[in-house]
Amino acid sequence: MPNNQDIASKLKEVFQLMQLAGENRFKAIAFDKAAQTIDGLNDDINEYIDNKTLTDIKGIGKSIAEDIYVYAETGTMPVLEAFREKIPPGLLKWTQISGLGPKNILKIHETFGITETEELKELIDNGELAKLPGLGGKSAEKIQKSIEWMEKYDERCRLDEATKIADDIFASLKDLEGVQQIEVAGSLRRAKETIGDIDILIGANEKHIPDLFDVFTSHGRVTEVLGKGDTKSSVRTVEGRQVDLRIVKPKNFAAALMYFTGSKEHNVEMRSRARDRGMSLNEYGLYKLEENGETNWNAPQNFETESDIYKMLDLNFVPPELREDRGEFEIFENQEILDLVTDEDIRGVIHAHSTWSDGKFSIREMAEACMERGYEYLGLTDHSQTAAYAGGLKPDEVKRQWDEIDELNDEFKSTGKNFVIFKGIESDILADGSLDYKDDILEGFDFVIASVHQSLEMPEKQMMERFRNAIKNPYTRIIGHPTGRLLLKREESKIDLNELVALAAEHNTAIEINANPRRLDLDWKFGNKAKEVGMMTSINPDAHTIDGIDLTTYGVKIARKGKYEKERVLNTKSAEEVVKFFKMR
Ligand code: DGT
Ligand code: CA
Ligand code: CA
Ligand code: ZN
Repeated sequence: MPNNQDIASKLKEVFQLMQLAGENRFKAIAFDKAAQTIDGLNDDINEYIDNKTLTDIKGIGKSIAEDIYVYAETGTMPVLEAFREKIPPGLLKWTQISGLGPKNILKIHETFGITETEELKELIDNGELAKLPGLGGKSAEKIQKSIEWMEKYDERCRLDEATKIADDIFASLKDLEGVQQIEVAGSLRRAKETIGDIDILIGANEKHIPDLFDVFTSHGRVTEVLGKGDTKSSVRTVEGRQVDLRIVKPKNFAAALMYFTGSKEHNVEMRSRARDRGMSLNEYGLYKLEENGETNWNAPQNFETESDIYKMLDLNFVPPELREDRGEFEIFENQEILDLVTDEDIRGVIHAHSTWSDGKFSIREMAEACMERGYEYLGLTDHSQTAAYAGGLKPDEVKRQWDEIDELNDEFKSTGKNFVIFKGIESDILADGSLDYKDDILEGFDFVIASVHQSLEMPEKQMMERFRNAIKNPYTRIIGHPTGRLLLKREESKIDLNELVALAAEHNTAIEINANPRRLDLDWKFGNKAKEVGMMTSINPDAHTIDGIDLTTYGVKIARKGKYEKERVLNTKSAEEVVKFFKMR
């Protein structure tokens, strides 16, 4: 039975192939629309398929519904197969190159008969591509740059992208016959901000292995099977990601999970701790060492869980996010307890935009969405006046927005809702480090998030001076996305982040962890410094839509990885305590 994502990805591929084939634009777009609709559908599409009611879904017409029925019944979608015959698979990849639209892709293919990226690169290098109208000079340069980026970052993807794929495949495996234990391992379990490949581990008896691998390799997202062995199989998904599935004996599961969770650096230290205690730790288990230092495979130590292994090496359980050999051993061998922040600890949303600037929903809609999710407050922060491109607020607009917020807060109070909206602003930090309004406006806000949005490429010294000024400004309560990085897309500004963290702590200012998975900025690696100086953070979704609120969970993962305890996360606190922090200027 196909699932929603499977069908969505097939329709998306039809869309891309149709574009390449020069098919009617509106016909192609209908497939794209249907794909997006189904990908975002909250119900199982099979209910609609069984009842033959697909056309009840807005955005799915009769003919696409028919394609889906056929696919559900036969496992192939004729329209897709027809276009796959017409268009070589290499060209599909080129659709990711910016500066190269479907028309030009087709023209290049028809003129030069090439289908591979390597061939395209040669064509640019030897100046042949430039002979085609519209593909010379600047265009060729842009295409070349884009290919470079694609190749550089092709190997990794964002945490949210990997999570989506892994959740989907995990769900298709977890209830299968024979699966005794199953976990996602690798960098995804450690919540790294970018992921190379996705690792999944199953504990099952040998007789079930072939069937489990069959289900895995025929998953709807899989486009290519890279390998299928006795204990490991690897596939590539439609998104271009590699997924490794390993199946081990149930009794080896805990040791294998620890091993394949990594990191390599963490594992190295664990093995050395085992040796110091006369044992050998490997992906199968923990064994006694012989006199000569060899592993005695006949002397396995008994344990059930990862926790047991840590205990046998005189450590408290190390949460997977912390396994990077960046100070976790010192903490957990002293049996220190870290009350790391969890999703459940988050009590409110700070840093969100509304239609007043570049958000997609009204203040009321954002507030109600927060309430539905059980949050107690919303720190609304539209853009400030200099950010004209993002609809930044002029002083008179600020005042009108305050009136609207006052009215909403009065209404919430009189209807007995335990909810409050804080009047905030995401103020640009101007080039000299000053904020974007005069003091008479600034003092009217409950709080200010200060962020850099322009001139991101200053020399480090100048940039630090700019941040120093911003942090010293008494109205600044939170620094937003400090480095301005866009993961796998844009480098970070040059800043001495250790100094910034210390400075923020000194001035009682928080630095946010921007939870948008494109940013995840402040980086978790500065968590050690933040812990040392007692810096406060706030896990901020930077929501521009209602769905954007739910990105908070990625920020929580990164905060855990940065060793932030609940008490150093502003939005785990009650509204009253948050106000107290805002007033601590
Ligand atoms: P990635 O995929 O680049 O995002 O990062 P990981 O950490 O998921 O790396 P991956 O997929 O190559 O391997 C998964 C885990 O398996 C890794 O974190 C530690 C363990 N592992 C793999 N190869 C080695 C190795 O050669 N030595 C050790 N000690 N551990 C390894
Ligand atoms: Ca991996
Ligand atoms: Ca791997
Ligand atoms: Zn911003």
